[in-house]
Amino acid sequence: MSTTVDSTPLADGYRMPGEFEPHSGCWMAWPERPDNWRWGAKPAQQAYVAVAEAINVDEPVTMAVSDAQFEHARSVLSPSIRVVEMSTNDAWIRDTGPTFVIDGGGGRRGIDWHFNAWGGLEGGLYFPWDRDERVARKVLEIEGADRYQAPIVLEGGSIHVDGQGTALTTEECLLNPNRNPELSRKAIEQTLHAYLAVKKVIWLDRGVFNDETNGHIDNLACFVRPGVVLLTWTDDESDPQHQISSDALRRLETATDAQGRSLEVVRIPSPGPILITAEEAVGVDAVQGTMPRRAGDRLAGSYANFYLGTTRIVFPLLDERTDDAAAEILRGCFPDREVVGVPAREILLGGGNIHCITQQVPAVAQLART
Ligand code: KQY
Repeated sequence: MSTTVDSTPLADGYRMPGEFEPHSGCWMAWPERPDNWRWGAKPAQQAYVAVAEAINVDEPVTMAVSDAQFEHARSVLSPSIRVVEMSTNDAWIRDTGPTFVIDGGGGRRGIDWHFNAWGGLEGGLYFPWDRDERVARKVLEIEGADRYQAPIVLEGGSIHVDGQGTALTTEECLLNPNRNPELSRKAIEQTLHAYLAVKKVIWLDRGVFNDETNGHIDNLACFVRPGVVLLTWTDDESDPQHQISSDALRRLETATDAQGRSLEVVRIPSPGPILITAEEAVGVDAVQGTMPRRAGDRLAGSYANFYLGTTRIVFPLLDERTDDAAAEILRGCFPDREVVGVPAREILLGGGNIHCITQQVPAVAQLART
């Protein structure tokens, strides 16, 4: 059972932990809609299976699946992966699922943000989004975790935290008038303070070039650990990503975190540029009001969009020319974790990547027995 709590995580002594802190599980949601995923989502489903199996090695995975796809998903996923029936509009549980918060006494609750499909009727990616709006609440029911209903529109992919008081985000997304037009930067910072228990927000300008989420941070940069940030990078000055990443680097190098530390920035190469092929575009059902998939359009590929598991990093294989270099950098960042690549072009074709399709459930503090 999950009760809605009428206060805030900060007031109750809860905080959002960093993703590098231990997890007790991971949620995903099954891709299905043919106006986002080519060929009825069959290739994407194979990619989701590969991600789920790679994570399930050390963290129990739960897959949320519609009734129509339940038998199929159950038959292609390992028996140790829990499959639950849940209605969704699409398959991005980073953004539709709850953001879990923990306290120091073994408590775990979840934040249910409002969701408007990345911009509502002002550039959002589909309508309606009512099923996605209910996903966080349903996950919390199944997890038996109490729920905070946050007062703002926010997607989990638009924030990263270091678990020690610092949040990282982009102005392009959180200050976008298609999310919370009535709220100032200050008011958004106050909400992040109250819900994530962060004291400092580091604002980057824009996310990855052509990112259809209005610049989610999870495609551009993330915390490796407190004080260390991984940033998508390209040396190619003719690539629009260069200016975006250079500006982010400058902001990160001049920032201090909530503990007063300067940040070390590790650069990871951008794959590509990766473009949609004609063969890929033709497999997506064109539907008015949803994101078009056109041959030649650039995809927002990024190696920063990985799953930071308790003992493994599951990262997207996107470009043979850069995959090995990306793996090497991730090994350097996470020497105690196994770095595992999963072919992820099919996920990228849907508009995001491995971080966007996963939602970790943090482990709770183990209390010493007296
Ligand atoms: O980046 C994410 N967190 C989600 C990507 C959503 C793309 C929808 N087509």
